[in-house]
Amino acid sequence: MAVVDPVTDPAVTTSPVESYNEWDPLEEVIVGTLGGCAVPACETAVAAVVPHRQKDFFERNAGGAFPAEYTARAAAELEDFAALLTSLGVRVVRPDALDQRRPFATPDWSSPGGLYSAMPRDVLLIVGDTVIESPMAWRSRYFEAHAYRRLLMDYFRRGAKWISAPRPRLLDSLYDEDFDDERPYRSGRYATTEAEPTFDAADFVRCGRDLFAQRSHVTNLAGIEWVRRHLGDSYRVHLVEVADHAPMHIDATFMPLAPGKLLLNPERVKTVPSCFDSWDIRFAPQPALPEDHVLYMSSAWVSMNVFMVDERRVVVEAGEAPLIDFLQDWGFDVLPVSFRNVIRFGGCFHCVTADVRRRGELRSYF
Ligand code: DAV
Repeated sequence: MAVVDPVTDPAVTTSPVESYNEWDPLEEVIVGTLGGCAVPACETAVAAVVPHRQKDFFERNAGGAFPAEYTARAAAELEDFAALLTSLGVRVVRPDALDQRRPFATPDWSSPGGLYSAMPRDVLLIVGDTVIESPMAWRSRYFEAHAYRRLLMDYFRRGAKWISAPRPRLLDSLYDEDFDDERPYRSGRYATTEAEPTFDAADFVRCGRDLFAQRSHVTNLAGIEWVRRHLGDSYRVHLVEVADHAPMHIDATFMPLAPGKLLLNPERVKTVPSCFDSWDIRFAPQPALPEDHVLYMSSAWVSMNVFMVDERRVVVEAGEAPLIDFLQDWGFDVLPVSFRNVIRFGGCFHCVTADVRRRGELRSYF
């Protein structure tokens, strides 16, 4: 049998990466890992989004470890989630658990350590057959994509397109220490300026030819414009106006679940783009998480951060009874998974995944 080298063979045109939306039948997915994770330094764009009561924790522990008991329980929950997806016939792959508790520097600044490879949604923007590595605004996340390079090289060899957005310098001029922590959407004072493009992939959601993005403390307008120009005429990138006091990642706010079904955060979304006029738009019930549950990096609204296996089946946090009832009433088949320890680290099922391949094609839903 002839040995084909996809890197050089022009006959190889198919890509193992192909995913256009949040709901086509899932075939392959990256699920994050907490191995090697570190507490990030409490720099400006971190302080802007972590719950106020956790700021001391970040200041005291930057570059160190999270409580071992929490990471161990969260790691077990991640394994259970991965095993569920595998049992449904999905190919699950994992990034490398790099040691993040090592200081690093660029010519301009230094960081006591990294963060984790738990949230592939933040770092990899997958659009069709292309993987885009995000230019993330947190200095602690500067090298986060390295944990995925083994996977990305494999996808590249087999035909995927792969690009990294311009590597940002993350100079002090990118940050606005006087950011507005009440209504940044009114004042326009976010933790990041427009000094250079930055974005986290999780500030985008995909509906075929249309992507929806929010300006957040880590994603600036230059970052959104970079994605728009890079994707070109085949795609439309819409800016969603969001009334969030600490915006970071659109996927606990604005969640297209299936064609014609849009789930919204009742506290944050004031106006919906008119292209959704013919969709069934519903507001999520209040999260069921107890007040005293320790969350380091998000609000309890990560309840909304659900993950579609296909148009009908949705993975939901097992303790979110009101949301489970609500989604069943809406016609979904709910797969409950316990994830209350994972969410301490800033994200739920949508955040800890990057859907590499879903069976479907590029189309317009509007
Ligand atoms: O509290 O809305 C959710 C997503 C974080 N990755 C929040 C953040």
